[in-house]
Amino acid sequence: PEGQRILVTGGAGFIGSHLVDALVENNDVRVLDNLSTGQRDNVHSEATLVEGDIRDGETLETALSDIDLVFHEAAQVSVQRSVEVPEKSFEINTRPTLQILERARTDDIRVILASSCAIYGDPDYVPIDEEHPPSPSSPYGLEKLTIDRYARLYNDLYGVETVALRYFNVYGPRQTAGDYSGVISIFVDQATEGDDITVEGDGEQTRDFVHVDDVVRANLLAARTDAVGEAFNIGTGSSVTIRELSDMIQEVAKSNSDIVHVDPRSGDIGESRAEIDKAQTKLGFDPRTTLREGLESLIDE
Ligand code: UD2
Repeated sequence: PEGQRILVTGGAGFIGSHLVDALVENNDVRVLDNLSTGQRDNVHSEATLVEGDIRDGETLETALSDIDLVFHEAAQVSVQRSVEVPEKSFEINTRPTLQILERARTDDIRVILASSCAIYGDPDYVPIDEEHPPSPSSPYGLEKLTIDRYARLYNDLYGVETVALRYFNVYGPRQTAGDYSGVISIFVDQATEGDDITVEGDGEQTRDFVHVDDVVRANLLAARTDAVGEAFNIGTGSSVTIRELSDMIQEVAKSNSDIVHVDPRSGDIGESRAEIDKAQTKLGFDPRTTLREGLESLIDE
C-alpha cells in the first residue's frame, strides 16, 4: 500500500510491529496497542502509537477515525490462556473485531485480519486446505473461527472488503510475549543458553513454520488483492517434526545443550501442514524464507 492511512492493532506486538516496519515508509501508520504483551520499543518511530485497549469501545472508535485500511493483529494469542479464562479471551478476540467491521461498513475501510490454523483443530488430513472442516479444539480456535466467518459475512452482506489470513506457526525476531512464546523462540533460548532443549512428547508431531517476513508479505498482498471476502492459509506448505526442529536448532546454534523429552502437552495437535495453493494462486503469495535460513538469522542476531 501507498499513501494510505493505516491502523495496525497490536502494532507493538510480534507480527504487528514487523508489519508496521514494512508500511511506515509509504503510508501514514497508526498503532493501537495496550502494551500488555507488546513493547513500546517495537513500534517504529514514524508510526503514531495510541496506547489503549481494543476492548474499550471509545478508544477503538477514535483509533479508527480517518482510516483507509486496518490490519487487525491485536489478540489474546495464547491457546493455553484461552482454556483457562475463556470469557476474557472471547472479549479480547471477538467483539472488538465486530466493532472494526461495523466501522469498516460505514467508512469504507478494508480489513485484513489475523485468523489461525487453530480453526481446524486436530486436522483430518494434511496438507490442510481452506475447505478442511473447521473443528476448533480450544476457545482460541473458536474465537478465530468466529472472526474469520464474520469477515466473510461482512463481505457477503455489506460488501466490506475483508481478507482473513489463517496463520500457521509464525516465528521470527521479537517473538516473546510474557509467559507465552512459540516453540522456536523457546528452543533457540535453550540452545544459546546451554539449557536442556525440552521436546514435549515423542517429538514426532509436525508443524508448518512460517517466517514473520513472509507473513508480512502475505498481509501486503492481501491489502491490494481483488479476492476480498476470502480466507487464505499462510504457511510454507512444508513441515518438520519437533524433533527435527530441535536437532536443526542445536546444529545451527552449535549448541552443546542436551535434547530431552518431557511430558507431551495435553490436547496437542499431531500433524499440521498448510496447503498454500490458494494463497499462491489468488494472492501471489510465495514464502521465501526456508526454516534453516530463518533459524540462522534468528540465532545470528
Ligand atoms: C500454534 C500457535 C497458536 C495456535 C495453534 C493452533 C504459535 C506460537 N502458536 O500453537 O497460536 O494458532 O498453533 O493449533 O504459533 N513444544 C515442545 N517444547 C517446548 C514448547 C513446545 O516440544 O518447550 C512443542 C509443543 O508441544 C507443540 C509444538 O512444539 O507440539 C509447537 O508448540 P507451539 O506452542 O509453538 O505452537 P502450537 O502449534 O501449539
